[in-house]
Amino acid sequence: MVNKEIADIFHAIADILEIQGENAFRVRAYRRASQLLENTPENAAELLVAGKHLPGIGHDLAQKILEFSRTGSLGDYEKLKHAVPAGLLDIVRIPGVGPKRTKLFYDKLGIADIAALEQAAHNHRLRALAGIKDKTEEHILEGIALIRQGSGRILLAEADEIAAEIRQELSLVPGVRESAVAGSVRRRRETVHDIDILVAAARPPAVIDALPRLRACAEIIAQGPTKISLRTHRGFPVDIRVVVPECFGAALVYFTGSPAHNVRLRELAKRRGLKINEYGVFAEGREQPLAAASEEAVYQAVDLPWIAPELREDQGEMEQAAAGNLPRLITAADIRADTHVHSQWSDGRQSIRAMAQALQARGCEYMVIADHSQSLGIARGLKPDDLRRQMDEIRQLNKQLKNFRILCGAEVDITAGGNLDFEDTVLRELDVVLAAVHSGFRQPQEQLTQRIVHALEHPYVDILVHPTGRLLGERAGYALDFERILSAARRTHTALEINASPKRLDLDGAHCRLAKQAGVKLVIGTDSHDTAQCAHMELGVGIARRGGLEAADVLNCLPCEQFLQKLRT
Ligand code: DGT
Ligand code: CA
Repeated sequence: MVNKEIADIFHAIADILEIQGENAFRVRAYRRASQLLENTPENAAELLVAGKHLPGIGHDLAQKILEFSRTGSLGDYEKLKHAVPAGLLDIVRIPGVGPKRTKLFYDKLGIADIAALEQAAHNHRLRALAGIKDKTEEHILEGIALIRQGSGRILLAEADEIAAEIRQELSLVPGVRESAVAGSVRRRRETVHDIDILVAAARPPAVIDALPRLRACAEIIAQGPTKISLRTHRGFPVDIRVVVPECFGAALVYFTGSPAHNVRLRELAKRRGLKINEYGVFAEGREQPLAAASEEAVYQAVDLPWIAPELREDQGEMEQAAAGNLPRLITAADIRADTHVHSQWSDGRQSIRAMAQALQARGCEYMVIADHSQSLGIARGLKPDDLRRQMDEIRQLNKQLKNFRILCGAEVDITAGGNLDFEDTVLRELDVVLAAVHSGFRQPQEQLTQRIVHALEHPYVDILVHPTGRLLGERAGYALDFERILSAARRTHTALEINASPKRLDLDGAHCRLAKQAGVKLVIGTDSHDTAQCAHMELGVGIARRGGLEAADVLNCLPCEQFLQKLRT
């Protein structure tokens, strides 16, 4: 495993050096070493320590391998990583691009992330460059599409379903004490590569033997005494690991990751003369762990409070934890409303009443009905007269409902020119105006940004919904100058939405972090078109937690009156 980690790092270093236009010999040395490490089964660092010579790995690279094995990171790489925009390392992996073209696109066109490259290929701006033909642009677009779906990522909502089903069945397997979801699913990433489940049992091999009979299991990929990798009927990979209860906490920390967070934990342990792995935290030369059974104990052994899985991405959580400054992350229980609900009046499948009842049953105190506006024919958008009749219905319902309030809203289309799809006289009658882009995604960044900023400046707009327009696995977010969106949102006191629909999850955690820093408030809306979809709120809360948000950052944690008051300021 250590070999693979170093191999990845050497590969990334080669990419960065090549993008920087470094000496080809150096680049090649890193690539060769990376390959070699991939194919070396023994621990390369141990071989070096034992005085063995690894062919193709000179003194310099050998030192780096030793450094990584000693410290869990590589100083040169940490420096290099910041020498180029992070997005270039995504671009370099697109089939048909590679380091030379990544450099070309960046140098000549300032393209620094996949979305910008996609936009440029669409607008045929690449073919003006030397060596880029019309066909190359097409291939790059195909490569981007491939990266998006072909990497076989699973939507978090789908992963949750599979994990819940498997854990339910696991609870019935004799000998199983408990189970937990680990990996990226537990960190609530929007898409995941596979599903990791950790099981505690006194005799792991006995439990492993029962797992091929799980209903979800269509095929066994690999099986060992404590681990099984299987594929579900839909082809999703699942890793199940079984450990003894005494080291469940240490294993849970380890298999929750992220790898970057684990590296930091190991460094911290090392500085205290401790060793940390999936079996526990150990003092030098001791076999009994100082901590292993619970996650809390493991973190405590390195003088940290427990860190929520959503934060474990090495995005500052280690420093915050050490300083006692971890955010008090928002939880699902803090949510008092769903701010984005559709009904049969437009493209929803149920009545307003049914949606209200479903949300009230989930503990909400109010909701915003946000059916589509007139120009969105495809979603049966409402004409102003329809909207007024809908408001009448809502007023009637509000008289009947106890302890629940329906707010009159609309998801108003932002036209290609940045105007709103209802007259001010109509907008004025609504409690909440949500604005959204539904067309013209391919406009250049400047135009799209300006269009949205213009909408934000409209005095009646309260919330910008699904701000980047991405559809996971289908469409990247539009080219936006997000900083300008943030400063306009702040200036105009407009909230930004975390759209909790499984395919959107838009904004994402990183955006939320930026919004909070910029002093912009958020709301979480499910965009439900059906009562069943109201459950997606939890996905949105996960995103908010990844962004380090607290209840105070999210307006629908407020009681209804205060929520409305905030929107009016
Ligand atoms: P993904 O790609 O969506 O499945 O993301 P993760 O984080 O679930 O990654 P996965 O499934 O490969 O491994 C789960 C966790 O286990 C990971 O977050 C940290 C730990 N882990 C497992 N194998 C490795 C490894 O080879 N290197 C590192 N650094 N960590 C590992
Ligand atoms: Ca995983």
